[in-house]
Amino acid sequence: MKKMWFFLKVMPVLLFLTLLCPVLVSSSQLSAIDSCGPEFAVLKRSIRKLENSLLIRKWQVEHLQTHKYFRPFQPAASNSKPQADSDPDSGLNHNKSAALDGLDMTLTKPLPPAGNLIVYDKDCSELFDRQRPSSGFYRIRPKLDQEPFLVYCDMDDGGGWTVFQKRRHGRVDFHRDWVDYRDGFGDFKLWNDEFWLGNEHIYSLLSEGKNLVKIDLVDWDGERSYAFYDNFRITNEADKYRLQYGQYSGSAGDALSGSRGVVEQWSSCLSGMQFSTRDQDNDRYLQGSCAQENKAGWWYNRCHAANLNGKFYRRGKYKAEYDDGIVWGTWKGLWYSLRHTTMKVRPLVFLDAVGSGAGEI
Ligand SMILES: [Ca+2]
Repeated sequence: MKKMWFFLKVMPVLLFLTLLCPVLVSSSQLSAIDSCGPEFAVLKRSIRKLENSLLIRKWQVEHLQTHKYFRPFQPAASNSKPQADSDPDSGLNHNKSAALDGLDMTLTKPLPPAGNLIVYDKDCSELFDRQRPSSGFYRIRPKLDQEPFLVYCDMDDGGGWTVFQKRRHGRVDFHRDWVDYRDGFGDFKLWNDEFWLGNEHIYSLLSEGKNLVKIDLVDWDGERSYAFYDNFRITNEADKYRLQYGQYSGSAGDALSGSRGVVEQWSSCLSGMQFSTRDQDNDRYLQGSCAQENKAGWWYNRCHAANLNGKFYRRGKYKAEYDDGIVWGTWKGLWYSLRHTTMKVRPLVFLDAVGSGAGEI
């Protein structure tokens, strides 16, 4: 009977302790069982802490690799060791932090030059929603399967604008070949750099969802004007980046469609027109090349009432054989070359995550 009692009451307890303290029990130091509980708990807590920090570090590494965003490497100061080092309950922490420091050293590379922070949002509106950064150059990826590329994000004017054309000072030559216009050209460093983002990039940027393009114009007296076009689209290279756009609104007039007269529209409405450059004539002007005459890559009909990639003239009014200036005919006429132009796009319905939807629209 006593034996039975031993098996029923004592053995389960012994078995339990055996499982908990294999080391202590295997050395037959049953007297140590009493002190095993607290020690085991400390060990377990310590393991959990290590597992957690390993998980966090793994996630960080994954995040860094996914976004190719590396912190600049700064050697850790000897007095700035993690607090865990002073944790007396685990001798493993020193090794752990040494190993993690090693990990940091292999992963951290210097940041690219200021303003070129690399992110992979699909456009500047998504970046604006996520981070509220200031205007500048950022790397975006409109489609998951393409290489990210650098764009200027206009985070003012309501924020979230991806800029695909900019004229400022005339230092960049815009009279170029098809390949340059396809791939993009200009400078992508300073806020006032001039560039054409490239038809391939513009095509991928404009091809998803409904969008709104805003064209900002500034004359040589500093006066501003603008034009909005919704659902601005271009087709692919096989179709020569044919232009399509929807409703116009704004203060500068609908120069893309020519002016109001039927004859003017017949000759200068750019809706449905293919892109032309000096080495690829895709316009409707049978007697010659609009791109060659107007010294730009652009969508031409016979030829235009808008020529934003035209020649940069240092004073507004100009005289030339052809109306080849930076022209927005419905605002300043064909013989006035503008000082600044910007073409930029964002989703038609742009309400940022907070829902402010600020801006002129
Ligand atoms: Ca022609």
